[in-house]
Amino acid sequence: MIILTTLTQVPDFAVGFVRDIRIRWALEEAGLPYRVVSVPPGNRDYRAQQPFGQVPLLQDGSVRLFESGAILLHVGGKSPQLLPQAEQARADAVSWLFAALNTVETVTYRLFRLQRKREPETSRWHKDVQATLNKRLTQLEQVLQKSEWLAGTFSIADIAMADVLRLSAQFGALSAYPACGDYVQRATARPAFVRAYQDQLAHFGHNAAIEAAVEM
Ligand SMILES: N[C@@H](CCC(=O)N[C@@H](CS)C(=O)NCC(=O)O)C(=O)O
Repeated sequence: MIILTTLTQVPDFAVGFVRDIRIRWALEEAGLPYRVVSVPPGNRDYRAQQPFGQVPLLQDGSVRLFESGAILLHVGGKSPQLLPQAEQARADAVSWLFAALNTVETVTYRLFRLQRKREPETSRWHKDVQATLNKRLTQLEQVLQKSEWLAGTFSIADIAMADVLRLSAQFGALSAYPACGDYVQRATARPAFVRAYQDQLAHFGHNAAIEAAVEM
């Protein structure tokens, strides 16, 4: 049995964006049954399993993993649809998975945090982070104008990248990048994402139907 650990509660703004969604999404795509358990934020005992006290964490039989990228690779290893077998396509998927988490997510999160702290857009930090994100999105835009999915077919790389870009879309950073926006739309229209999203909302006690109506 696969057991996914998430938090018992998060602030309202984080609901729908907790990184367990990447794993729910991958498991739904792969058709692998799983159970979700949760841990209260700041629980000290949990650090024996996840040294930073973060989620997601995955227990798959006797194997335990943390870090969403590592868990995605593990799930990909169990599902040829999510991690291509051909050597170059597999290398592309792994490269893009790391790119999503290292090259893009680090920047989107810095900007997200500055915006949440209401750091003035004219501040040097804000301008610097915004410029770096624009550079990355411009580069990604060129790739996504030519490719439906990053490694040829839909893979764990797209789960990571689309989830990272979803946050940018949320704060309007994709409006000048239509190929990135379309990519997020087609990825999140997949039934597996919709199920994962609704399950996360339900887990945190939010109503998916109401949230969808509010977003429209
Ligand atoms: N790099 C980690 C980041 C994990 C992370 O930041 N998780 C958040 C929830 S989305 C968390 O557990 N926050 C609580 C904390 O940091 O104490 C991953 O991708 O798994």
